[in-house]
Amino acid sequence: MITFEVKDMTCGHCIKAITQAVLTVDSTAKVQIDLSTHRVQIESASAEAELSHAIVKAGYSPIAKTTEQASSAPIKMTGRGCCCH
Ligand SMILES: [Cu+2]
Repeated sequence: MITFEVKDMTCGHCIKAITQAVLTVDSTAKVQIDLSTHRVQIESASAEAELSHAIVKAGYSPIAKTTEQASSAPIKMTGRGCCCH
C-alpha cells in the first residue's frame, strides 16, 4: 500500500484526475481517495516514485506517507494547478 497526502486535492475533479494519472502508470492499480483527509491510497506493484511522478504531472503535489522518515517535502509544481485554483 502506497499512501500520499495531496493537499491541493479539493474536489471530485481532482479525484478523477489523480485516479486517471495512477491508472496510466498501472491500469490494475486500486486507488482509494479520502477527500476530507487529502489521502490517496494506492494498491499497486508500481514504484512509489513512479506514481508520485504521475500525480505531479497531473498538476498536484503529493507527499509520500509510506515512508514517514524519508524526506517528504512536497514537490513544487509551477504553472499548472488543479481545476479549483
Ligand atoms: Cu479539483
